[in-house]
Amino acid sequence: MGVTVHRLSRRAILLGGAGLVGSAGLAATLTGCSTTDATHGSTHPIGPVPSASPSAGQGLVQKSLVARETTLDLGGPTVATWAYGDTVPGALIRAKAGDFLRISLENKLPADTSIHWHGLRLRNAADGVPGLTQDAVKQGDRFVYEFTAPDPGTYFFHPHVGVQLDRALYAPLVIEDPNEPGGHDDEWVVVLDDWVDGTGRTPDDVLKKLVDDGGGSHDMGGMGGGHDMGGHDMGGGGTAMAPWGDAGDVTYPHFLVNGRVPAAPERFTAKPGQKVRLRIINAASDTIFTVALGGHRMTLTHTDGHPVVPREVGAFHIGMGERYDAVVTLADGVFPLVAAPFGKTSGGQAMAVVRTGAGSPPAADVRPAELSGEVFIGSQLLPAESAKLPDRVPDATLQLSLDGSMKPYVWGMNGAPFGKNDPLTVQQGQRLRIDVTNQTMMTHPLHLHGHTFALPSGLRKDTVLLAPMQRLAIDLDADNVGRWAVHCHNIYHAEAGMMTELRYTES
Ligand SMILES: [Cu+2]
Repeated sequence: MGVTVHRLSRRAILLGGAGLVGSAGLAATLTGCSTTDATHGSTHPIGPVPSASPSAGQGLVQKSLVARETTLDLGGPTVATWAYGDTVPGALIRAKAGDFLRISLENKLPADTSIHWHGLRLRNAADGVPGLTQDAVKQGDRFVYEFTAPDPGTYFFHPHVGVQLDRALYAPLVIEDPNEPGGHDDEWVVVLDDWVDGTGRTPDDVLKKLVDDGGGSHDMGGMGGGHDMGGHDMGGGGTAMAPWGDAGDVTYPHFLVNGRVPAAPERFTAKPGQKVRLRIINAASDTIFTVALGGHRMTLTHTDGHPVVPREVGAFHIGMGERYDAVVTLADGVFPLVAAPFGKTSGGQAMAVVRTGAGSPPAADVRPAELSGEVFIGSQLLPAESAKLPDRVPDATLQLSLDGSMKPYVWGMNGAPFGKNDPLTVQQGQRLRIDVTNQTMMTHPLHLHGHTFALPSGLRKDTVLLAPMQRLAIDLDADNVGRWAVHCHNIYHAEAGMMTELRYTES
């Protein structure tokens, strides 16, 4: 459970280096590291955010999306829902790092909407957060998102309005690294989801019931409870026990891989011995999954787009909004790729089938042995050299508490729900440390827009799971001026107030 392993030592460095703060602030321009990643050959630097308009020679990727009501077949269950076109997930968008994306959204939904490009360090005006970066796209209106995608990686996109993410309004976005040698025979995009829409309830119904009932069993006794953190450090140690506390708030009837239930699963085919890259995205709204490929070990190579020191695992956790890339060399036969919802006892599991040879398909409730072994926690990965945030003493440290309760169903940050809490403020060029404390007995995936942050280990992420009562310092370079959402990626928590703003100010 050791995601805060180096917290204390980093603090000591901060205190010891306090005299450097002033001068460090002057040398603020972010300089990227272009060190070659020995493992993956990536030489793509993490550099400044590019400007708003396409430049000469820049690749251009143009797509049109229509968000609308539709009926989808999930492989048995047929559901009325909202989607981008007629599929769930929506069609993959693929571009190269540095390309300019021009994506038009036509809103044919019976509601306002927007698109947020999850994980991308894009310009603020394209970030898709009504109230912070744009007005909501009204029914019948169109909005064109224009931005450069600076960094390679596995991303996805979804609305940033209400609980629309918990419908079919999501799709994968892959930004390829032109400098990456590849070396795998195939690449599969694996999108995980928890599904309720059109099964007698909509996500809006679910949220209303949570608010009306204030139900559940993981009440922490109110907002900003100020719990004593003594003895609650999650630091160091193994991964044998899952640390996530209570499961999510919502009971789902289905869990999906690429829009399919396990009874009629997504099928991937390859030849024995082939090496495949999996790009795994958790697009669920309220579910942490444990992922395993039966009969195989996987080598994790990237998280949230950033290369890591490769780590071989049998199974791993993935929180809402997180992405993991894994490489696997395939055996001969038929194998279940399972995503088991953490802590949820109904609705079964998500599963796809990998076929490289003869054999009968696995049962929908198959449980690969790997799920019973050690389950790796992704934030324990170590960063590849090319993905490290350069060492620097923070210019400022801000506190961020995650608080809330089930009764009443109100979630917040720094003691109040979004709209009533104060923004976090930063100045351009600063190295900012955010000292995050989860004051609740639930796990929350913390997501920051427009930036990536480094964990104390140096691991770069844009979404990180904070276990109950966990405290974690995250560092970022303030290199992307704007108003940025910071929120829990449990979409019900975010909508109930677990969000704040990171706002750039002029000195
Ligand atoms: Cu949350």
